[in-house]
Amino acid sequence: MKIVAAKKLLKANDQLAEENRENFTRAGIFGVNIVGSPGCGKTTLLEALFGRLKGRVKPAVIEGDIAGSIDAERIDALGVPVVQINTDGACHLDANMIAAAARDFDWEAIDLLVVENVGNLVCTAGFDLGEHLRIVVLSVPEGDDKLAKYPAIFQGSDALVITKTDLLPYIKFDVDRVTGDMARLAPAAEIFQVAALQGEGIDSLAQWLAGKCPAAGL
Ligand SMILES: Nc1nc2c(ncn2[C@@H]2O[C@H](COP(=O)(O)OP(=O)(O)O)[C@@H](O)[C@H]2O)c(=O)[nH]1
Ligand SMILES: [Mg+2]
Repeated sequence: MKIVAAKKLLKANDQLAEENRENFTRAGIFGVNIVGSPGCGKTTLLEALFGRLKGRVKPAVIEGDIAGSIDAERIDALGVPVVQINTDGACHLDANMIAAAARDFDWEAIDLLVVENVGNLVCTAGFDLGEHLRIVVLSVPEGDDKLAKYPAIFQGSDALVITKTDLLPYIKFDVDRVTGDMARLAPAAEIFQVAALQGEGIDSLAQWLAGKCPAAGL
């Protein structure tokens, strides 16, 4: 019987992730990994962001879901190249899946590769995909205690996007608690507040992202 330690598998993932990052960098592609709970508003955020970034970057998307192609269809409707990965039960994407899915794109035609990870605040934290930036999304209805309960995913992220701020009048959610917790867990991370359906707060997030993405030329 063969027993493989989880630590060893993670090390293999890290090596592959590093290769992905080097390949993307060499090709002038900026990689972003979007993580957050199911339904926190990741796809809606991408729809709003791509609207604002139109003409400034050439995006492509890898969608990670347990099943189906609902999100990929939403991205396809925007005219953005997209590949859907179905994990068949796995609660996160890994670097190997990204390497395989990314082969489907014309690398000459893209400069921003966004991965929408499987909705999960736990499993996604341990898997580097080879991205340059990780953005964690937290929606107002999830509650303001999530950073205290799931610190790892927030700790390793470069930005926190608080979504569905239009619901703040109806839900007990202390924005100061969340920003305070994030400042302790990831002092260098940027914090944005958006209501993506209404398009509020998207401009500053789009501006920040475009500034990070070398090909956007800002
Ligand atoms: N009120 C409100 N609802 C939102 C907002 N963003 C997304 N939603 C809704 O939240 C639900 C889940 O959104 P979706 O983008 O599919 O979440 P995902 O599973 O994280 O990709 C949908 O019903 C969206 O319409 C927002 O800014 N405000
Ligand atoms: Mg989605």
